[in-house]
Amino acid sequence: RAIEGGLSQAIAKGELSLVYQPIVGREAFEVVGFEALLRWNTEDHGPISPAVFIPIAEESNLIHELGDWVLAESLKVLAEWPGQYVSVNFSPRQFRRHNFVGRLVESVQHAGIDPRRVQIEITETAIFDDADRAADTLYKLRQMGFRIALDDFGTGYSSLYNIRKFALDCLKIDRSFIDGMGRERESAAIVHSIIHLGRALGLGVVAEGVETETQLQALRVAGCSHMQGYFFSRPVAQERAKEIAEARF
Ligand code: G
Ligand code: G
Ligand code: MN
Ligand code: NA
Repeated sequence: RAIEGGLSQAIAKGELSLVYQPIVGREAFEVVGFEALLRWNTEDHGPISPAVFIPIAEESNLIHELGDWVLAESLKVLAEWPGQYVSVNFSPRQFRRHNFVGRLVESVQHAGIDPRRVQIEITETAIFDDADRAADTLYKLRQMGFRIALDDFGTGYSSLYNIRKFALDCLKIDRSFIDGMGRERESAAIVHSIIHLGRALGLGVVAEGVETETQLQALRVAGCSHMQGYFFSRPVAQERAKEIAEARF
């Protein structure tokens, strides 16, 4: 298909880039990390969203080429930040790749990076269909010092039984719940439940897609530890991320 063909050449043609969105603490809005988000600007059709091309790449080993590029690029920018971590998205196929842990360790060692400054974002889908193997992978990653975030939390096939067995650092509340919080009792109830669950299990909780002051205040009152969203900053280019990291907001 056209997208697949274009993607396989995107790296060589320099069409890929990363943008970075700050993740801030609830008290002083200090920037604790940045999520790296992939962008593809094609010569022929302009920008194409990762929501479109990641699922296509995920159908083949192309996802590994993209993922390797994303990781290498993410590790490079860490040198410019005073101490923040970079949070990198991994799709299910990447997570299940042969020797996933070994490759990650090799990448950080090669880049001279402390694994504690690297957060692995995975979705529930990646870990819930082979829970035992996933638990083992997460345990090893944690042992090596990597941070682990469960992304889009609340939208997948979570089982609390499994959550208990997984070595995690934080839950990221899917932005659909933050969006619905002010309108529907159900969304607000789910947001509160996730925050309580996170606290009870000793995990950080990141609210995604925070766009308004009202949402921010409600999340603060509820005890959410971290936030991310357009209210604080859109995903920005590397140079701007450096300024934000240094100013610490
Ligand atoms: O940045 P944006 O909201 O357009 O991202 C759309 C989707 O693409 C999100 O689900 C996000 O997690 C995913 N995504 C963005 N960058 C990457 C990446 O580098 N790797 C993977 N696997 N997914 C990504
Ligand atoms: O699936 P994942 O959580 O990785 O997706 C992150 C996506 O959410 C990115 O594409 C990013 O551009 C988008 N995003 C980040 N903050 C906001 C926000 O405040 N509002 C909306 N609508 N999208 C956001
Ligand atoms: Mn994410
Ligand atoms: Na998410």
